[in-house]
Amino acid sequence: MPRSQMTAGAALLARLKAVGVDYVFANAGTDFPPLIEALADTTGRLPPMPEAFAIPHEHTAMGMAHGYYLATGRPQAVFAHTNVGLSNCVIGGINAAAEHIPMFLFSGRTPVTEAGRFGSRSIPIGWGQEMRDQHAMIRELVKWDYELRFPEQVGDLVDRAAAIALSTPKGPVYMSLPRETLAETATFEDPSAPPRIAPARSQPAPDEIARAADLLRKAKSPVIFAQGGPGSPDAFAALGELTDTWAIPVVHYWATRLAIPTDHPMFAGAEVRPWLDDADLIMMIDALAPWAPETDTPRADCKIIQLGPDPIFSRFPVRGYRADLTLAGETSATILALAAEMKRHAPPTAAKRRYSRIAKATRAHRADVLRAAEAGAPARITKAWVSRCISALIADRPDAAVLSELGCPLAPMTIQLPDCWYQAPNSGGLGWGLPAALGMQLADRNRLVIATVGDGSYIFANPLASHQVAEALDLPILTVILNNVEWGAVRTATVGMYPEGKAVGSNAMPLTSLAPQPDFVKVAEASRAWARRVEDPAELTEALVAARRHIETTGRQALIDVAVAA
Ligand SMILES: Cc1ncc(C[n+]2csc(CCOP(=O)(O)OP(=O)(O)O)c2C)c(N)n1
Ligand SMILES: [Mg+2]
Repeated sequence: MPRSQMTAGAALLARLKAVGVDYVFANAGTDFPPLIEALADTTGRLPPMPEAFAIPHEHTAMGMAHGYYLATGRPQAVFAHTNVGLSNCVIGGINAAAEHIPMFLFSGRTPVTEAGRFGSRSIPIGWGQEMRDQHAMIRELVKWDYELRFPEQVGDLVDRAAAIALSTPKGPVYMSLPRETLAETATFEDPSAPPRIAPARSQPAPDEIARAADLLRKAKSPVIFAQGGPGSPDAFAALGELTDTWAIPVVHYWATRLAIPTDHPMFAGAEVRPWLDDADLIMMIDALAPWAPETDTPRADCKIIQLGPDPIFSRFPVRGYRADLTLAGETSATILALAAEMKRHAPPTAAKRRYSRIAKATRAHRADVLRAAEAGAPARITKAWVSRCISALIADRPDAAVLSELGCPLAPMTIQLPDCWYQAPNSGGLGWGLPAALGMQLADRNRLVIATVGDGSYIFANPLASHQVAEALDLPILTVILNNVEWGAVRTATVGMYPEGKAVGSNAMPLTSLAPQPDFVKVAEASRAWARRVEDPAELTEALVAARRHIETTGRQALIDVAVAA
């Protein structure tokens, strides 16, 4: 579309479409009329715009943008209402920043003027929502923030925001939108033209890759600690092959993604020990905190490589993990380059000997994990047992995605493919699971998307809003609540710090119980979901199969509330 006149609001939406935004997740307010006007314009006069959805809670909107990006690699937009809406976006921002999830976050800024301009303050909230520095709420979490000053800046600013969000390391960006500016009409050069600024994607220099490969090849006892995952299906395959060829175990301690298949001979489970103890070379893959320095220490002569989009996690004031070599760049590109470099050499016989020893240990460890999981049934349901049952449920659905937020643990699952398993970010902003599942489902309504969440995490996810969105947008997610009627993690932390303390000895540990609990089946049914409660282990598989059948035949959401052992 050539030069044309429109409001800044219309131009903003059009420009977002042009830089690849499919959806706007919006929680509207009095700052939105210029945007609503633009969306309602069906004259064909305006350029194409993203599809906009009313999302009843901002936390849901942020999680949806997060989940959609995980599924597609395409950053989306969240629009919130002034400072109050923005405040509800902060947890989502913490999670997005931790995971390098690019997204465009916008919120109105209360009208600057008290009178005299179109869009000036009209009701008392115009004064009540003023802040000296609204951006301060989110600034630490975003890579770039700015307030829209003049309507004609829209195109340049969106292009700049997009380039920054998508540059290594990726992350969210924020712009505030004063209502008068948003309502102002200006002339815009072709808002649908392609973006004008290419993102800066970095990867390590060849000599750094060569040095890392040299260290890996010479190591007698190398170990990989992977948290953020290898970054792409190609890198997943390459890492599986590299670790197989060179006999390198991969530890998934607090991993948020799968780095190699769970039944790979080098899949070393989720425990740091015994792998850390005799490692002479550790390679961390996008790992914020691969072990707890308080209890675990690598050998003094152990060489350590850290790789990832921001391998030393420069945003955090305190983080002292040693790095003898740091490879900064897109994780996928780094792993692919490293795998190619390693392929130029044949592994020594020592690696072959090491292989059988490690494979034997991982096999034994996995057998223990599975035995412990199976031991959960039939007496009582454990989280590990739910992992087993969900693994079985999706065995013939390679497209399935399982998201876990204090839900199913990874180790007992059998997952062979990349992009099937997602753990809540290590920023721990709870309430991520359901919204992220909704966003992932929006990317493909035929995919089987399962959110497995603790009962506390379910409540944090704002279930009324989440189920409303699932129904409104035809997103047939399966929610599985692992319900122990408490904040178990808080109990575990208390027992960990005070094993002989008063709280452990008390009948009811303070500040951990979630009793009396609402009937979660009814909460889901309030949005006309298929929902069932399961207490008997013998009924879990049948319930999962029935839920899946319901989803596949009706295209509507389902929920199972599973009573799990505390
Ligand atoms: C927004 C937010 N509030 C509080 C916490 C602190 N917190 C961490 S784990 C947890 C309990 C989670 O309970 P649940 O989801 O039921 O899982 P469980 O520990 O019982 O397995 C809480 C409250 C947090 N991480 N995020
Ligand atoms: Mg719980």
